[in-house]
Amino acid sequence: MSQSCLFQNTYLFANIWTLKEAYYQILIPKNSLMKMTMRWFGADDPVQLSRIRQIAGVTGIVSALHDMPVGEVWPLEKLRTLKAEINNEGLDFEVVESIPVHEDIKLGLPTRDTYIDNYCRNIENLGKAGIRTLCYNFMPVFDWTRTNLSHSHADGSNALSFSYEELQKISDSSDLVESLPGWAEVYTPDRFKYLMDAFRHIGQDEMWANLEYFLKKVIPIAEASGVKMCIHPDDPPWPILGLPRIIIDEDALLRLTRIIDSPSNGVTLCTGSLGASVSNNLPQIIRKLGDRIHFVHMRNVAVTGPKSFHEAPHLSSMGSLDMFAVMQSLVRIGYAGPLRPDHGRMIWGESGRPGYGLFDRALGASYLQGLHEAAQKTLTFNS
Ligand code: DNO
Repeated sequence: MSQSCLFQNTYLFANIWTLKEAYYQILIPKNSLMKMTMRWFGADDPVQLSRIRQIAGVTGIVSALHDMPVGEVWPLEKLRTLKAEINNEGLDFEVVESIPVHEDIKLGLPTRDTYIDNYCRNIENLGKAGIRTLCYNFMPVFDWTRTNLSHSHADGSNALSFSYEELQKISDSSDLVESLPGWAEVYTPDRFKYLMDAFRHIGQDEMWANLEYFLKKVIPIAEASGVKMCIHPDDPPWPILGLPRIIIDEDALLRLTRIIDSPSNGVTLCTGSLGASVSNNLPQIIRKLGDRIHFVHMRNVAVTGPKSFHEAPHLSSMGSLDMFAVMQSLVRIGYAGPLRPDHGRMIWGESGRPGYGLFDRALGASYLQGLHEAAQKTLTFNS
């Protein structure tokens, strides 16, 4: 090869390399844009903010006014106080998870309008307090549901699990209510019975119609308030105990985003919820939802049979989900919002709120940041 030819080739290569770098600089968001967050349940949470801030890379908090009755307007002052408490620890209040949707809205009762008005006031208050992301769900009666809160793993740790068979054995579903903490509402036996009967007479179509009615009222307010709403998928993603569940797969998530084509009408990508159903292809769902993903819950799940699973450590090798493929897809779409490790196991003798101890979630946050760095650094034109 002549000297000039060698020079030309080197020159060409250098330019291609520079172009590629420029492509990364312009199109791929910087590491710092994805916000690593942790859920914190407020003053009653055994996990203190001062501990959370010591987890390397965690800069944001996901929280809520957990003592407010479902359906009421959250006082702006209380929201500001919570934010100040979080800021005083050097952390940002990134996401409100959740403002629960009153069951009357999900049932489409005449009383829903009052509750929707209250919901709108809450969204406005979030905007005033400078909190830009609101996670919510539209699951009837139950929020996330498990049949065992301390499923033993061989290594002596324990985690949450769900068994379809176990669920069938529960003849009185009020047992579930008593044994499962962590939901927004504590039902009296009468209220619980009323709700179970009412929802059993409602089909999927009616649930969709009621969700649409709700969204058409709240999304314009969210837009005006600078708040992005992001629905959490139903967990687990199939109907339970004769109750309709609609936010269960790719079609449902896309259908939701089409109800109102607004950036304020988005999705919480929860890998553990969607991933419990093996037909859900997470990288594909991420690609299709694109910039309508406003919040990410990342946890692994080990599917143990049809409609059965136990929660696993975050690592891909320990569950059914390819967590790296999920992270690669998020990086590829340029996801730049808040992300949190989700339920952890109880390890090292820790006890506390099921799924929400400090230790395993901290390990999860570190692992996820490793995946994120690797996904960014290995992103290629063809990947
Ligand atoms: C479970 C959580 C859910 C979630 C709500 C969002 O640990 O992911 O309870 O907070 O469904 O509205």
